[in-house]
Amino acid sequence: MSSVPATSTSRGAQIGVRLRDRDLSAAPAALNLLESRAPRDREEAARLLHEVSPAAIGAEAPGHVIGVTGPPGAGKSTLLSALVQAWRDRGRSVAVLAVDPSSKRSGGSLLGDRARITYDPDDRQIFIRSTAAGERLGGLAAGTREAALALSAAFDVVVIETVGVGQSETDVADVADTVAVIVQPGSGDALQFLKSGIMETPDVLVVTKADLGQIAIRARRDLSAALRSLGARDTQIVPVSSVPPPTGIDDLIDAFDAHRDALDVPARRREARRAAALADFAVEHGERGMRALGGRRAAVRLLTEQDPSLDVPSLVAALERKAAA
Ligand SMILES: Nc1nc2c(ncn2[C@@H]2O[C@H](COP(=O)(O)OP(=O)(O)O)[C@@H](O)[C@H]2O)c(=O)[nH]1
Ligand SMILES: [Mg+2]
Repeated sequence: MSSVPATSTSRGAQIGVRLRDRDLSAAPAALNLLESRAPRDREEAARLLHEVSPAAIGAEAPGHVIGVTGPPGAGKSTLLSALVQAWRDRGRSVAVLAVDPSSKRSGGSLLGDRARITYDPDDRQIFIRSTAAGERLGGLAAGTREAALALSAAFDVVVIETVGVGQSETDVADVADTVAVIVQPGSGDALQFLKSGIMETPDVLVVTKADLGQIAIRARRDLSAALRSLGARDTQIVPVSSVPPPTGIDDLIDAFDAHRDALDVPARRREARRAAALADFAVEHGERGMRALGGRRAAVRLLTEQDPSLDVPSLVAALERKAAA
């Protein structure tokens, strides 16, 4: 995969330019292209990504990429229905990429009673798409990561919803500006993972089902104590209820905004692109490719020497040139 100069006839470049011009109607075509693994489509995808790179935009893409992750049944989809509505009430456009583990061979049945994200299908400023999961539970397919980056050129908010608790957040942390872990009252897992350090401290911790009363209050208190003992002072805990009448939704949006305002977005995005390039290179060229680069550390060093505004395919191409040299 290489970064190819765009021509006026290139399908990928045209979609990329539309996203860069904040044409939201380009989203479905962008997703179809980025999720395709056909070699011809990969070339067009590289052209698309080039058009939405910081080099082409002249800045980092304006959208706020938010990872929403948590175990099945925690209330993610129900919460997102309320969040999407609240963001729209604030005049923001929203894209949601829901990573669907049931489309994998295993896992579908463990999810039980699941809500779908409900939204106004006639609202052109909302784009919601279920996408296939990557290799492991909570893992992101390369196409999902690329899609989030591309859509953040056009949409004000881009959410990636993933299922998992524990180490699975790290994938989404590689691409999101802000990571929210969603837990429901009475589930000890998140608390244990947090205490034991298996789970990285999220940027925002959301306790759902606040309408359940005492049990929700206790969950919040336990999580708060765990965060304190970890010295994680920057993580906000936000209790929400997503069933009508929803509560805490505006506080949650404020918490997301506050996190982003305090963030060095260019630095985080740069790291995300490097991590993505390294992952893509490893998938394509395996251990042998990594050895040709002189190991992982050398690969990371090479990436940090590249122009920081380069898109992921261009970074992969730089690694490939080096490996072939
Ligand atoms: N009482 C209550 N139930 C909720 C709330 N949010 C979600 N649920 C219920 O919890 C179950 C799982 O919700 P869902 O959104 O599908 O969870 P997900 O698997 O994390 O996406 C569903 O039966 C929801 O109706 C809430 O705020 N309060
Ligand atoms: Mg769900």
